[in-house]
Amino acid sequence: MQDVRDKIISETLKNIKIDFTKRLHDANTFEIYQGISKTLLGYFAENWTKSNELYRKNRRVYYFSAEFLMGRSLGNSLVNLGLQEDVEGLLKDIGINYNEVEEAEADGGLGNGGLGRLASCFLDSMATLNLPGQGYGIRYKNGIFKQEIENGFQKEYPVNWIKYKIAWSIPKFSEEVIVEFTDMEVRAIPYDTPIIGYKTDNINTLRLWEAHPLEDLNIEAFNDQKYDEAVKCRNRVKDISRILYPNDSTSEGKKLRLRQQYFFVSASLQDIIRNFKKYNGGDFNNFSKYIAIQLNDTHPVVAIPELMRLLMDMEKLSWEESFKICNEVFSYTNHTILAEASEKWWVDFYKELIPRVYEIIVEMDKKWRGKLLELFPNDEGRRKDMVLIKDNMIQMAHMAIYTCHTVNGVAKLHSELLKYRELKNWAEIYPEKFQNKTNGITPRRWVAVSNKPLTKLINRLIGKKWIIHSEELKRLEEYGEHIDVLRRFLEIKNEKKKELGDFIRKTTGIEVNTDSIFDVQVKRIHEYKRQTLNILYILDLYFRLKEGKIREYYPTTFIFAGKAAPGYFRAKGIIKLINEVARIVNNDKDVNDKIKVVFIPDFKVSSGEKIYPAADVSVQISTAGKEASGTGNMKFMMNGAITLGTFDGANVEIVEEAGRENEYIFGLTVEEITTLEKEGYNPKEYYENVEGLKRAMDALVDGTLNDENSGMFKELYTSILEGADWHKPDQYFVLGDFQEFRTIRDKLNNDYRDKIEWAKKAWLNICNSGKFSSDRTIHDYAKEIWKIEPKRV
Ligand code: GL2
Repeated sequence: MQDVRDKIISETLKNIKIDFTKRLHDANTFEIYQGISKTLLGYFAENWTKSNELYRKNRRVYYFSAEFLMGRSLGNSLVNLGLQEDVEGLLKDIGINYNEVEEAEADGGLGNGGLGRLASCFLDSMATLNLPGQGYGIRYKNGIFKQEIENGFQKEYPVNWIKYKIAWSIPKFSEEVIVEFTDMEVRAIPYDTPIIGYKTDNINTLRLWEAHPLEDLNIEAFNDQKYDEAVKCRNRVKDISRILYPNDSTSEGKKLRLRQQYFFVSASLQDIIRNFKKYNGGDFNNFSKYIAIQLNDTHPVVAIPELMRLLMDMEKLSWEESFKICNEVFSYTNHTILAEASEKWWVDFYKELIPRVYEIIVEMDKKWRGKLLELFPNDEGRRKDMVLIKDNMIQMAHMAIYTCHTVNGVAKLHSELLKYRELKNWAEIYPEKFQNKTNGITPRRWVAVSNKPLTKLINRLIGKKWIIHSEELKRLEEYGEHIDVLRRFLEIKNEKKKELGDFIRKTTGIEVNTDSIFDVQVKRIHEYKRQTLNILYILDLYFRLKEGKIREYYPTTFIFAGKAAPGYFRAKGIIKLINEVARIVNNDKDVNDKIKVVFIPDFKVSSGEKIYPAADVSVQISTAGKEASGTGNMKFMMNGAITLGTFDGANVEIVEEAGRENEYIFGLTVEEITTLEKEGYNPKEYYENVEGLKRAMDALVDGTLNDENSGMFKELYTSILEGADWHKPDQYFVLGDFQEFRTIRDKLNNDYRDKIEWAKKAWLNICNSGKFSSDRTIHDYAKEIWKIEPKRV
């Protein structure tokens, strides 16, 4: 090992000299980070090359995704390479604090939330399981915006992550391809990021495309002195990979978004075909023997007609041959049943920008209509429901289900709702297409990297195997009654709370009591996730504490974090509301030794790494049926937090695994909501009759809370009691669930007093979290959808 250590040091010093013309004592933490990262790249370059060579000879999968929320690379890579302790030690020897170096790296934030982070966890698991697989996406210059909280309001700032993060993203100029639109030709330049598996020599790849103009300046325009015009043209092309659409669970029907989608799938397919011809003989009868493509939601579904086009127009295959290949190659994951997220494209955009692709979709639609007429000659309603182009809109999900060999949901409940409710008509025709693949998270980043003391404890008890064989965690049950183990677990929680406490002080200025319950709701801000329900409880609690109605309340810190889409007024209102309640509560001497409310700004992967390990309570309270899966719930669970949640998404399976007695489950079920919707749901009834509810709601409009004349609180209040934007009042049943929420929260608070009993439950959550490793998810995708086998270099 001494050899490796010496080499790492000398290489790093050399890299710092080459890139920054500096010696170590002059270099700042960012420069040191760059130097080490480059050293590591050299360390595994040979294995990366070998992996590429091996994979391209074998059957492989390509994961097409418009989002990859990678977070930081250095720490994760070191842990996976098994070098973390060495590097930390040798930096210490030369007087450098490893943590500071790690913190110098910017997050790769090329995603909005769960869907993008899932894609990144999947890449980690594919590499760890030695599966021939590669990600394809867009190298957005600006990823998800930086959120600052100013006077309680969300403000958005652009983040140019590329400016900082060069080491892990390597351009391959010689492998560029051209993507054509009617009005522009675009050079797609690939950048590769190594995906390092845990304790394996395999290195997988994430390939992201950047858009560049064909020629660097439009010479003609330039010569005509139309300099502005020339620059404008260039910029229009570069716009394609300039920015990530900051919408979560909603479709964004903008022309630029269509360009982005088509740009990256066309480039990726051209790349795949080129390699297929070069390394696999090029006989298209064999194409689907080598290639599987997973479509992560509908964003990349335009890949279907694009592959049809490439096969027919470029490779001269027939329609039937091409369609057969598409069917064999593509599979599609659905990530939501929210109506506003179902992607539909106005045909005129397609006609204007990619007319040949449009022509192919029209033909596909025509053929499918013919088939539908055969199947349901007397059921026009049903036929209409299932067409690919309806009212001049292309239905992306329909195109995917029609073509792909497999359609999967992301948690049991979600997959069932798809099969038996949302896509019932489709499942009746193609029952064999529908599958479930419950989401997962990588235990490397979400425990081994982010919670080192817990990792150490687990390693000491059961060895290290659990990091890749998460089912091993079950063996921890044996220690479920060991008082020393439980005490150590509580100590670790407390260490992590202290660290988070410091982070909270640094980012918000708020001092929190690290002996209090850390009660955490972190995720995108959305009505269906019901941060509102949580904050209404806190308001009600505040009033009750002030009145002296609750004698004993275990001190609690209510922690929130999450971004609102910039155009989502009501979600931004919710952020203001949380911050306003925080202001009142935290400044009130009567209660602030009991409760505090904190909104941590700019939630992202790296802050998640600090938050999940410190949580006692994981708040997962979406309206039943609305959260397809959730993955934050799994990160909390694996770190020993107890779920306070509804029967929704993967919560259902968390309860199945850990036992209902070890979680706090409440609220309306999917069936109850369906019944209420049928029979008529009247939130006003609850508002008038449920104890505490009216007072908490009224605080939004009676002057108790101040939204600085933004109208946000009144709007929120009205949307719940009267309805707004053609939506029924309280469409997410916040008031309907309030009473049960209040009861179970009060009980939870009381239960926490017995810390050992609490620790037992939390421990059982860790023991039973094995199912939620993305290794399990990816293993099942590989076996049941992609049919690929591990290959080791
Ligand atoms: C989401 C779902 O909302 C979320 O419940 C799920 O866990 C993830 C990953 O499958 O996908 N769908 C979606 O559009 N976004 C999600 O996070 N943005």
